[in-house]
Amino acid sequence: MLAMDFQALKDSLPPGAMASGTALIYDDEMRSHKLLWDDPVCEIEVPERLSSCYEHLQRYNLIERCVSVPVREGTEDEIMLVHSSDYLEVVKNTEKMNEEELQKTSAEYDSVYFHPTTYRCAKLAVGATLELVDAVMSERTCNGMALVRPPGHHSQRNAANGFCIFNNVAIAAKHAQKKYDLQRILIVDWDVHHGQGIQYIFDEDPSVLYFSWHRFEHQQFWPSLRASDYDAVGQGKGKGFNINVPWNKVGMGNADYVAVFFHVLLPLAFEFDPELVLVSAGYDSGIGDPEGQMCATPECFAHLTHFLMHLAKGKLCMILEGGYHLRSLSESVCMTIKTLLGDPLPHLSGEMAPCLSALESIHNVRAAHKQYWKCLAYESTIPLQDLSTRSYQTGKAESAQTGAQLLTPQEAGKSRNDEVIKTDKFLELHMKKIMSLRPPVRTAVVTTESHTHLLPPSVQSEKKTDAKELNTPISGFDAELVKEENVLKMLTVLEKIIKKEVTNGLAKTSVASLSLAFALKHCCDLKVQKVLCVFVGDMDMKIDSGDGKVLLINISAKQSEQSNTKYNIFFHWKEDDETTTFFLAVAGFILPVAYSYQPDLTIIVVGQNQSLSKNGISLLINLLQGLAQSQVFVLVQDTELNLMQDIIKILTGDFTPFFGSYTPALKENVQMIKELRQQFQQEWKVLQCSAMVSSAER
Ligand code: X5A
Ligand code: ZN
Repeated sequence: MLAMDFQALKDSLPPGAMASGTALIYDDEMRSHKLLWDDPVCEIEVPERLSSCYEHLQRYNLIERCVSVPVREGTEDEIMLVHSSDYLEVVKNTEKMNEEELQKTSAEYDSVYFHPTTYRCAKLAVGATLELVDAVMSERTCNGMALVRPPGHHSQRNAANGFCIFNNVAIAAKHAQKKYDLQRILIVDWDVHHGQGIQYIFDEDPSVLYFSWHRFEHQQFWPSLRASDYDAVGQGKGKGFNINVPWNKVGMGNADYVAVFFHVLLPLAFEFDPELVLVSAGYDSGIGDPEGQMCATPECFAHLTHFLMHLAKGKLCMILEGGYHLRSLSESVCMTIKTLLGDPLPHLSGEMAPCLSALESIHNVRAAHKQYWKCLAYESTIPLQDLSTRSYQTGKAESAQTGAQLLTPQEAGKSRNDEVIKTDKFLELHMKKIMSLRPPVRTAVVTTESHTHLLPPSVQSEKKTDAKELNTPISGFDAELVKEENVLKMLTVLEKIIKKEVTNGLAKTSVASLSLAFALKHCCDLKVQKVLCVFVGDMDMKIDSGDGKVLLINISAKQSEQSNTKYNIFFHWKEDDETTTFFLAVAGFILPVAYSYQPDLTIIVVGQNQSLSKNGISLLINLLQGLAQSQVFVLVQDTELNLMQDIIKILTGDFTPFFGSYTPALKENVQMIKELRQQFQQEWKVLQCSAMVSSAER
């Protein structure tokens, strides 16, 4: 299959149609910018960064699934949305310079090199970024990624910095504000360095919320700025719209990253309610990177991407920044694009417990932002005086550095090379482990005959089923009930999900609790190890989950008589029409518990008297698709049929819920989330968002 022709797509889309598809912007020409002399600082920013990404995308057959958008040069006017004309002149002049002059100009900036093609490439990087934003804003595609060089987030109004010439993402934000009259743009900078360039440009601007996490080590790590710490929250009108999460230790991994998303970025982002999300997508925060020294594995970026896809009606633009371990970079880019395309997410590996230093950072950011965000209003006020870190010096990074200092340059080069190869080998194995085949069918549904014509064409509708076709005989239940046609069909769909013939499924039921009992029994027979079950509404049956094979979360408006246990959590949610409030519960409690548990299958039951809004249910199902390799089975009580069409659209990936402006949560709901978090954070460790409690217990 050929890459879809962009112009044809542009012409064929009827006005008002829902945007779909993922844009990919890449051009070989951006490989021509390269270092011409010896410079140990800059030598890692190589042309192969781009070609390696592209080759991996080819290997996973991802190129032809994307909409290919051609690059163009950014214009001088576009560049001057952010940069001064003086600085533009400086960069322009490098085009005709000889090597000596180039070297001299480069030396005027921190960690930068110029090449005769640098100006051309930097203009292409800007243009590529703007084309991506235009494709998404005009709804020709839903989301997309621009693979560009040179990167942008360090560059400033009057200066190149840290391999960056023009600030691609900042220019894109200004462009989108101007061209589409946007009031709120979120920039997520997951590069391992602080994008101080972006921070400076929008420091006083409340219409751009800038989030960055970065290796900091108490200001020891480059660019070593005081302004990179958690207390730099923005200035003037922009106070509260700059979020810095400093990493004071190296070795941060998957659990630390998702914990920051759950407890810092996502709640603030939902309250902000952006119209567009731009990601400064640097992959030097991934495993094996020589700059970052962090441990996040490629699939972590799939999960981070997935979380962001539920903001701004899915309008999500990824723009490449750093990333210097070629394989780690490329695998992570592939994970990002697969997720943008809607593929099932791989299981997030590793122990799901954030480290003490990460918790301290999370606590401090929340404390620093408490006064600016309603969702943090009930937080503790005091920043932790660096409980874990300042008292004893930073760990792994320094010892690694000291170790390297004892080596000759040749030896140091060799040991660095050994590290690269080690990560290469690790990733080869790791990717084999986490990548599984995409099931041929995404969604299977069980309904009554009269409903089948309402189903979207992509959905597989479960026809007749013979009890004999089921893998295991049904025992221990009322034989008459099991013979009921719909129960059999339901179990067939469930079995297809477990066998990975379909990714997800839905069945309507007349007795939700009983159907769930059948389903769980069948999971047990089929040796599914861990089932996460989220039951929304009143349960009229007890589920035994004592052995940890099932984790049940029951969200209900009724008060419960039984007390909570680790595997049986009653979540009393008072009717509260606002989805943004329920979002606090999802990001702050349900997802952290679910990610801590790491289920193999998720069952969501929409039962009688469920107290969530349509958007609330949508959000829940959407975000739970990040777990259990996206294997989700939904049971819907037949009295709640009005929801079914929407749930099916969520399962097929054709719908992202839309949230209006934020209304503050009922205090009792926030209080309840806090109490439950206190109660369970020792068992489900991703719930932790402060180092205060745990440090005493450690
Ligand atoms: C884009 C990026 C890093 C510069 C490091 C300089 N820049 N020591 O990752
Ligand atoms: Zn970086």
